[in-house]
Amino acid sequence: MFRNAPIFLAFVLLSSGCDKTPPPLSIGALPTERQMKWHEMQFYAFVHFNMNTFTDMEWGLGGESPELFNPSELDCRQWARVCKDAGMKGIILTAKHHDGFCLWPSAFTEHSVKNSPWKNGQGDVVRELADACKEYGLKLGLYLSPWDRNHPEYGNEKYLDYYRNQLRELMTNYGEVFEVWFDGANGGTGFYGGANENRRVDRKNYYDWPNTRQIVRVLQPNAVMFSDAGPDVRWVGNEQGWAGETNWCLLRANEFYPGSPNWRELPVGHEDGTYWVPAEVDVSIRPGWFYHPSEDHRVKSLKTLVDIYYNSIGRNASFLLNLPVDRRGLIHETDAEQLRKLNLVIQRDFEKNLIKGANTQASNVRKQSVRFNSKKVIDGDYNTYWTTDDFVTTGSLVIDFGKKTTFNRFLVQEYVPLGQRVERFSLEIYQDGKWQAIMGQTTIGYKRILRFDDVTASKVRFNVLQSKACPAISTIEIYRAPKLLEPPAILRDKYGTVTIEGFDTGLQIKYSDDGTEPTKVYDEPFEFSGKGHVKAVAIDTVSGESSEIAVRDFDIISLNWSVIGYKSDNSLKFIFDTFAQSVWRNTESLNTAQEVSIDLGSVQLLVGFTYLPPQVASLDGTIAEYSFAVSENGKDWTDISTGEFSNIKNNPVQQTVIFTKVPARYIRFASLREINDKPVMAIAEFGVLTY
Ligand code: FUL
Repeated sequence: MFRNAPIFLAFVLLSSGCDKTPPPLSIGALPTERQMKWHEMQFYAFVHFNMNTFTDMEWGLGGESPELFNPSELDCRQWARVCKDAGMKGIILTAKHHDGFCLWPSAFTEHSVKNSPWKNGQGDVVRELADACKEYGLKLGLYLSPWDRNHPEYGNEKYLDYYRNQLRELMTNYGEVFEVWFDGANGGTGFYGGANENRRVDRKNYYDWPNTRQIVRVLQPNAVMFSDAGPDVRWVGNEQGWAGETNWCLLRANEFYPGSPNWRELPVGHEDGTYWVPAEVDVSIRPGWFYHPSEDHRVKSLKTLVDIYYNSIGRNASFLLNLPVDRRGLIHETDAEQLRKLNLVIQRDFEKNLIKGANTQASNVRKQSVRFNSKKVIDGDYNTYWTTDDFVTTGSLVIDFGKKTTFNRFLVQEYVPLGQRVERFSLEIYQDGKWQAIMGQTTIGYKRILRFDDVTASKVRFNVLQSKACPAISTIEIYRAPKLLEPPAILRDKYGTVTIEGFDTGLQIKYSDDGTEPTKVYDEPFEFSGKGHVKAVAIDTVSGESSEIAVRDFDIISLNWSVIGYKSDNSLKFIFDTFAQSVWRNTESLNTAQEVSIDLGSVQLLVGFTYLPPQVASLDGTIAEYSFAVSENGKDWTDISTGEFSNIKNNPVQQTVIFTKVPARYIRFASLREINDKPVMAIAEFGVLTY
């Protein structure tokens, strides 16, 4: 057995083990062990399931009766199965959302599952999920909303004790927790034990975060804590599903707290940050975080989900995808199917690493050692890396395939336990006897994936152009991902003319305008001025492959509508011009009522309305609380609905309000409160839903 021992020993010596070349010194803030474990997870699920699921809300007010919580066939094992099959590594559950209802029988409140009809008050969703996660080899994470619109003492010291007691319960009774989610949305109007008032808190100091966090540190030393400020994982600053192309794991974390106003800095982080606080991209598979039956056909397209994957994991962040569990207590079939398809695409995109077997050569290897040579980027071991001599902060690594190779993905990882170093890098291919640039980028971090159109070359050169210290590159992978056909875009102008646009040339487009499968060949714009669905699909006639089917819901067109009561405001037309990017802002005197009245031209039977807030950089005028009234004659008005557009600041998607049918020719839409209490009202698009 030991006959070949000397040869084996020589091999080991050469290949690394006893190569005593010292590694470079680390630089700046470094990840902790628990953060490294978290980096490795990459893709995991959020589950928003709670009282809101049953009240069809995004933010419950806090006065909801526990009687309403009653899933008919709750099955956390189904959630775990769906997530596991999709390659996810854990699930984070909203144990308590802003409305204060607890999914576990907390000893500190009556506002929990114990007073619900579900399992006669004997159930515990957190327990069921913890068990299911264990069974399926997934990690468990918990979201405990700091804001509690139910609790009578919210805003004073007693609530803080309550919050901490709940945190202790969750951190003690459900086994190991990998992540604790501290939401930045807090303070505002609520039920508060019947007070029904507005309670603002000092977000920075009220929760005494240093001591509150300590509870998690002591009871769950391996758990990372999420918030705008970390301390372990930071919010990425948007709920649309993207991290900055430049993305530092570093943050001047002392400048932040949950709900701090400088969140626009979060997608990028700080190059000179003094703490390691990497970004997590949280995004929902549907427009809202909670389940709403009206969003059953608004599950994100495969193309969008794939883009989010590349814009999160591919940009040095993790991907936390929310699955709104429905009223049965199950992940809806459509969402599960979409997740399955996403996983298939990702598996296919990264199926064959073309770098395997290639030759690599680096411009500089630290002390010419074996331990840090260029082979380390292709050995499949994250813990080994290529690095250069100290003070050499640029360098190249040539990858020679030995034959012409076509590819369109480039994956690179820094060895971050030594700090995030690379500030700028580029990629070149050897073509026509010279090196030609295909991409230039900034940061790498834990993982960076570049996407580009197919290129064919026998050699690729990866250049570090600027780095804080000698680069430490752990992994390079190269792939050729199959083409993903994008569903076409369906657009309708205010005259009712529908145009369908494919994203690639040479594709055939088929459509339908009666809700059936799209089978009519599209060759020119057509008229569709009524209410209904238009569906469209792109087909590659050579391969026979089809895209997903795109669906757009339309209601009556706005051709005969007019805004009444305003003088000469040219931008009024933006309110219903069908362009999401154009915005009307009430620019008349600040004393003017923040409202708009519209004449629909004729009496319609209305069952709801839609409001799209500004989709542009300035969110000024976004409505947080609204009222809606109708009239048949323009004189006698009936109030139909008032309410809150919950979470519209973080997630500025189209809001839909449904009511019992009412005849109306005139409507009045008013802003009762702007997101930042500014005296301005803005509308990107407004629409009505007819019966
Ligand atoms: C936000 C919350 O207000 C939303 O309701 C949701 O929970 C999201 C993940 O975070 O801040």
